[in-house]
Amino acid sequence: MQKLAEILDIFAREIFDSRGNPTVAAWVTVRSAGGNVVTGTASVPSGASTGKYEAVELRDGDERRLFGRGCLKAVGNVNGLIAKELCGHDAADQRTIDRLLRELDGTPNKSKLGANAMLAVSLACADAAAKALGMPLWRYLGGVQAKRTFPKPMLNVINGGAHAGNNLDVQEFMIVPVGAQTFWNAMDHAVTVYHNLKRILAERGLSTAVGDEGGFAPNFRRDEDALSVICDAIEASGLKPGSDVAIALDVAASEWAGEDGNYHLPKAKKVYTPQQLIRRYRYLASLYPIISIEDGAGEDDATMWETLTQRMGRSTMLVGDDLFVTNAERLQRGIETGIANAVLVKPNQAGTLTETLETIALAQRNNYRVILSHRSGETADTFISDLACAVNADYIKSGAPCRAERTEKYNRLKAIYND
Ligand code: 2PG
Ligand code: MG
Repeated sequence: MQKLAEILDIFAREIFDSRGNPTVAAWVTVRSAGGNVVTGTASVPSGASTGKYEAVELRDGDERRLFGRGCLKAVGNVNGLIAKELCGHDAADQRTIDRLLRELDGTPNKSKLGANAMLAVSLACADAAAKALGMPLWRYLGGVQAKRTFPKPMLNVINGGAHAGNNLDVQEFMIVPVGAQTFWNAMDHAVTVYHNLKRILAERGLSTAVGDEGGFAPNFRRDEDALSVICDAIEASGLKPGSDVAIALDVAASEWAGEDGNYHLPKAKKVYTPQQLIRRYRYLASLYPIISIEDGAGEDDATMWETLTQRMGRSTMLVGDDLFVTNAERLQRGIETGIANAVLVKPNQAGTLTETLETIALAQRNNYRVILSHRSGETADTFISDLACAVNADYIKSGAPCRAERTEKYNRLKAIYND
C-alpha cells in the first residue's frame, strides 16, 4: 500500500518544562504521497501528583545532574532504538506505529523505553501525518466526526495541594463557564472572573502570586473561604455562580490516602474517614455550585469510590484521574463496578496515542464524560486541544488563563473554533 507519510527521520532532544524540569521533545520527518517532506513535533508534560498506575516516565536517576530528573536515556531511546525501528514505516498508520513502540518496549508499564520517549514519538507521528495530508491536526485525528461539539474549559484559578506552597489541601479550584454560548464567550467569562479574583484577593490582603498551573495560591483559613471568594469574583464579573460559571474541584485524594484507610490532609493536619470525607463533599456541594469532583477518593479505595458514586453520582460529575490513569483496562473495571462517571484523559499516563483513543472510545460508549487534561508541568505543545476537539470531549482543563504553557492550549482552541 502507498505510504501517506513515510518516516524518513526521527529525532529527540531534552527540553525544559514549565517547572524547569527536563522532559522530551521529538521531531518526525516524513515524505508525503505527493513527495513533500514535512516535520511533525510533540513534547511531553509531567505531573506532580502522579497516579501510581501511570505509565513510567523514564528519568536518568543520575543525582549528579538535575537531581536525577534528566531525560537523556529517554532521548537516547528515541534517537537509537525507536528511530531504527520506525524509519520507513507510515506515520499515518498510527495503530502500527504504536504497536511497534509497545513491542519494542516489551514491558507492561513502558519502563524500558519510557512513556515519555514513546509518547513524544507517537504524537509527533500524528502531527507529521496531519501535515503530510495538509489537514489541521484536529481534523486528521477526528475525521468527519470531529468538532460535532466543542469542549467546555475548566480553569484552575486557585491552586493548592502538590501544586503550591500554600496551606490548601485541595489541589485545584476550577471555574467552568457553563452558561456561555460559544467557546470565545466562555473564555471571556473565565478571564473576567480570573482578573476580578485577583483584584479581590489583593483588596483582602491575600497573595496574588500563582501556583504551578497559573492559579492564585494564597493561604486561606479553610476551603470554604476559597470557594466563597471565587463566587464573589463571579458576581463581581456580572455573572451568576452556578448558571453562568460553576465550580469544579480536583481534590487529588490519592495524595491523602493513608495505610489505615483514612485520609490525612498533610497541610491542615486533619484526618477524615472515607465517610466523613464524603459528608464533607456533600456539605460543600450544598453550599457552593460545585458540578464536578475529581479524585474524590484514593486510587486504591474502590469501596469509597462506590459509596461516593452512589451518594453523589447522580448530581455531580465524579472524575477518575489517578483512579483510571487513562488506561482502558482500569476504566473497564470501573465501568463494571459502577464507580465514577467521568474520566480524565492525559496522553502521558497512557504513553501512546492509540491507547489514549481507546480509553476515550470506551468511556464514550459507556456514557462516561471525557475531560482532556494538561499536566502541572507543561510545555508549549497544544496537542490536547486538537485531540479534545477531534473526539468531542465534554471538557478540557488546562489551568488558569495565565502562563503561556496554559494559555497556548486555550488559544489553540480559539483557533480551532474558528477553523
Ligand atoms: C491532575 C493534574 C493536572 P498533575 O491531578 O489532574 O491538573 O496534576 O499533572 O500534577 O498530576
Ligand atoms: Mg487530577
